[in-house]
Amino acid sequence: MIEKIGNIIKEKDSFLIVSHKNPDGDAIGSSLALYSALKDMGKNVQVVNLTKPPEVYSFLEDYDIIEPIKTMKKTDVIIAVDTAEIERCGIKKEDTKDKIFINIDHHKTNTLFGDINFIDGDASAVGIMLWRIFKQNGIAISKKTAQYLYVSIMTDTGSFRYSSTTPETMRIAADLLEIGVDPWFCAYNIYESNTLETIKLLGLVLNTLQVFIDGKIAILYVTEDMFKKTATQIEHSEGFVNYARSIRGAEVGILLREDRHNVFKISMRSKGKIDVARAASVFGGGGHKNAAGAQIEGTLEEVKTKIIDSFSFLK
Ligand SMILES: [Mn+2]
Repeated sequence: MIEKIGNIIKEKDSFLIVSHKNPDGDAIGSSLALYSALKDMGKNVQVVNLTKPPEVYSFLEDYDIIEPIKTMKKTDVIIAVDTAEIERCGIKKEDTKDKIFINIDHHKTNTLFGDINFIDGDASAVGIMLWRIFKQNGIAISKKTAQYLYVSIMTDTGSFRYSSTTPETMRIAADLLEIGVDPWFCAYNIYESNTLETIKLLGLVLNTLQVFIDGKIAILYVTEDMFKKTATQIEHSEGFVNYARSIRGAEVGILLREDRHNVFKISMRSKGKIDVARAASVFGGGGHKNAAGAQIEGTLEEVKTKIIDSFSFLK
């Protein structure tokens, strides 16, 4: 599989790289790593996304090359990274006609929508899988490519804390540092550069904390009004769910984010015992065992009740 993908990369000239909407560090890092490595090989490469990447990643040199998906150009190969379902990246099956469609992902729930599907549900980030593709096919990894891979791996492992962190994760991270990646520069820009507005938003959100089922479920919410009051956007609530999970005794932390009137994006984070991907699938969502999401319609109280009910097996 890895060799097959390597051969396509070597033989073809033009590539379109895409990832899931509302891209996270893995989606952005792996898209840009692929972009950077392919550019170094002299290929024509375009990176597109359904949504504008969060501003927090603008310190990455190629941040601005990520274009809206509607600007999609002609290409020989389409590569989707970190995308569990084709609908999440905005590519339609008919867009892939007469092209090679490669799907590289680490979601166990991946629907195998590509012509070629390289899926490893145990990889801690797509960056790990790209590293294997580059290394095993003799594709050069520049300092810039290494930084993008590092961002992908650091963000998806919760800075090397989650149980998805393996000896291989650490070895690859070490190799990336050998190439010249500055770990503090990456961590500083992503985790230590919050705006004052973001911290004010966090204050409002922490005030909403409630626990249920003997403290095993901790729920926070953020409303449109809170975003308005603090002059922030959806992307600024990224990571807030971790405060709910961090409570002693909490098995699952949940953030309800009001995206439109009576439409909530639900983020769930588990400490490990409970599979939140399964919990999210009840509501038509998905993700990983420890981090998953879904969209639920209803009033805040209705949505909260639905979620608590779905965890009644914990009682
Ligand atoms: Mn990922």
